Amino acid sequence: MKPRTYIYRSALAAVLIGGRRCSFPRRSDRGRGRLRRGGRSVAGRGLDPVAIEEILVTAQRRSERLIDVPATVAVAETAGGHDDQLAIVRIRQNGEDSLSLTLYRVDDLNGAIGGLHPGDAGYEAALHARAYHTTNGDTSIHGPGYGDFTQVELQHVNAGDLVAMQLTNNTSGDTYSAFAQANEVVDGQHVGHLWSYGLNTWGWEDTKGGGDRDFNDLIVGLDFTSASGHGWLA
Ligand SMILES: [Ca+2]
Ligand SMILES: [Ca+2]
Repeated sequence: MKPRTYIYRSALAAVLIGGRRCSFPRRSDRGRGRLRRGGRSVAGRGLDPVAIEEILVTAQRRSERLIDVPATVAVAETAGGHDDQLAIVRIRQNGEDSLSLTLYRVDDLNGAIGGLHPGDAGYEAALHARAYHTTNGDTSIHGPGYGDFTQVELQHVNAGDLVAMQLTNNTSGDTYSAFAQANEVVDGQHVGHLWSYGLNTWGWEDTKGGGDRDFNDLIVGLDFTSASGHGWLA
């Protein structure tokens, strides 16, 4: 079988491979940038072995509580530090429910908006007032459906913006925050629905109570630079 052609964004590619239960590269493989999948070595075209290792370490921590995972918020590191940029959102869905995603600007890494915190009364309304609009004018991005991919662009992203996310499961009618404290409580603990794979790539768990905890029901990659200039990389 011909090796898959990986998406040039190494982080997302590694995550997609990780979602298929790849093992991480052994140290001896690092220099060649190879991954092992299904017992065979796969050429990781364009993959950065160091980045892969970072993602692997993260994946190996999956059994740990989600609250230990940092970076529920993306920092918009735009090309040249320019304001009013387009950010590319790449989404791969691996959950069967109808899903949609809202991306919005927060004031700090805890998700505050004007003094309101995730889970507070009024936060939901504040979140929608801060939602980024896609180039189609939407503030909600529909998941592409099970197994499929979609890509959209967010407008008016400024350098240093702190970007957070909220997932809506349209099938069940539930909404999940990137910030666990706003989510449902099971056994006295708020349920984390978002897993950070590093490098501006996240995976959602789309089911109440935490589901099967594979955190790949909606995989989201944010890219703040590739739409810059002529957009040749987008
Ligand atoms: Ca799941
Ligand atoms: Ca899944």
